[in-house]
Formats: sequence, C-alpha cells, structure tokens
Amino acid sequence: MVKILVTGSSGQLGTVLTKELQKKYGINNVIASDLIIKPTFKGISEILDVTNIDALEKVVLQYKITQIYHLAAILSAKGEINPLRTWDINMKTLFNVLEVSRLHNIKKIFHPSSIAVFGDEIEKINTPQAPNLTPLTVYGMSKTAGENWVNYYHKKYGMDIRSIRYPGVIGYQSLPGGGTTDYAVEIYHKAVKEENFDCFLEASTMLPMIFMDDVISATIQLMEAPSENIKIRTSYNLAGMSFTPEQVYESIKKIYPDFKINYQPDFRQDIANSWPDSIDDSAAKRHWGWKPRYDLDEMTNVMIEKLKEYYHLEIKI
Ligand code: AKB
Repeated sequence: MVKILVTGSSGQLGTVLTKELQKKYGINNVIASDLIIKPTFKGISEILDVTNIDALEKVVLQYKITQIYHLAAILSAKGEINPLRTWDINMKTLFNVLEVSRLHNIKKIFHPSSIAVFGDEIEKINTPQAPNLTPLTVYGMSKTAGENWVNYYHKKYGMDIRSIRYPGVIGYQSLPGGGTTDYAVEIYHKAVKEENFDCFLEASTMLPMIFMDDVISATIQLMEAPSENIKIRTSYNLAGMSFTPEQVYESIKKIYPDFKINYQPDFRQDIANSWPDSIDDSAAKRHWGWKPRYDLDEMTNVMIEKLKEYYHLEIKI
C-alpha cells in the first residue's frame, strides 16, 4: 500500500504533482503538506513546517507514510535575500526528511535538485552530468550539498532516494516564487492580459527550461523505474528545451503580434549567467527512458490557451 507525503505541496510544482499523484495512487493515499494550504485544495492535507522534526514524524506515523516527495525549499533569487536563513531552512528540512525516513523505514524518497548546482566552471553548452560544481547561490549550494547527502544516505543505509536537476519549470496551473527562471512563466500571464512585460534578464540569456507536463512525467517515470535502473544517486541532469527571453517573446508574438517587452536586468542576471545554456541528459534517457515531448512553440500554444481560459474564469467570478 502506497501512502505518499508531499512537502511544499502548495508551491509551483507541488500544486500540480500532488494532483497527479492523487490521480495515480488515489486521493486518500496522498497527504499534501505546506505552511499554507490553498482553500481550493481537494484531498487530505496537513499544515506542516518541515524544519520541525517532531511535527514531520507525527504526520509520517499518523498516515503510515511509505514515500516522501520533499519539494519544500527556498529558491535561487529569494534565497539570496537572507543567505544563512536559506541554508538553514533548505538543509534542515532535508536532514529532517532523511532522518525520519531512515528511522521509519520510508521506502522511497524524491529529492528535487536544480540547474542551480552548476556554476562558472561548467561547459555551458550541453553541460555534462558530472562537472565541477561551484554554484553561485545559497540555493545552489544547498542543492549541491543535498545531492551528496542523499547519495550518502543511499550508500550508507541503502535508502531508495531519487533525484532530478530541474531546469526552469513553466506551467499554467501555478505561479513560481523566488526563482531566476520565473520570468518565463510571468511573460505568458502578461501576454494573455495584453500588458507589456518587464523582463529581469537580458534578451540573449539562454537557459534550460521544461514544460510542466514533461517535468511531471519525468518525476513519476523516475520514481517508478526499477531500482537497478537508477545508477546515479546524486541527481540526474534533465533537459526539456532551451531558449532566451527574446525567443519566448518571438514565440508569443506569433499569437499576440502587439505584445511588447522591455529588458531591465537586475541581480538575477548574474545568477542566470552562471547556469548552463543547455544540458546533457543522456544518462536519464539511457537509464530510465526519459523523453521530453514539448518544444517552445507547442508549449506557448498550450500556455496561452489555458491562461486565456483561466483569466476568462476569473473575470466571470
Ligand atoms: C530557480 O530559478 O531558482 C528554480 C530552479 C531552476 O531551480 N526555478
């Protein structure tokens, strides 16, 4: 019997992944948890601060949890506001999940990592799986350390912990918060509302990105793969597509020809400059059959169609 706990379930990815897990395993077998649960959420939920190990343990025991998807974290841009607090929260929540899982024999754990683990020393094009990791942000440092800690728990205690280095995630269902890739979601909202967009990155900043449907498929595919196929226990590189602000703007302009963009780079430009242009995810493809489905124009079509529906509904209410 699978009983899943999702931490950070109200976040950008958590909102969508929790629903998919409910569809797959049954609404009563997924426990959503976060500091705030949205009033629209349907299913079983707990207000949970994962920095509190006793509170986490109580939920794990109460629901007889067998799997944890630990999504709660402070992202790259927001994390720079208070670096030590970011380190503390990101690491403490991970240690609490690892220790409670070890003590209570949790069968599978998902730990998301990020392209933020990469830094200035990488080859920026088709960045390999295992280059020297010198991240520029505290978020990136916490993910790099986290990758090594989950590998350690796997090797030392035989725990089944799996991980993906997420590119920037783009979806219509939820808004990101505090990331460097957030512009690529906001730009669609502005276009559909027929407003101008102020972009906090330069026009030519190429970054790896992925559509929400693809990232959800990848996560579930990784978690369902036979254990012997998971040969990398730090974290897998994952690629969907790569584009610049200018390219996404041009893609949107095919539907909204009057859409206008202004470039006003801020501190997030330095973070973006330290990340790859594109990623080599051949290990994920070989080991557990990963295959992305969406390119930029396909994603743009879906984003615009769905956001038009969303804003139409908002106006009706
Ligand atoms: C961020 O921009 O911080 C995140 C990420 C790439 O991990 N979206």
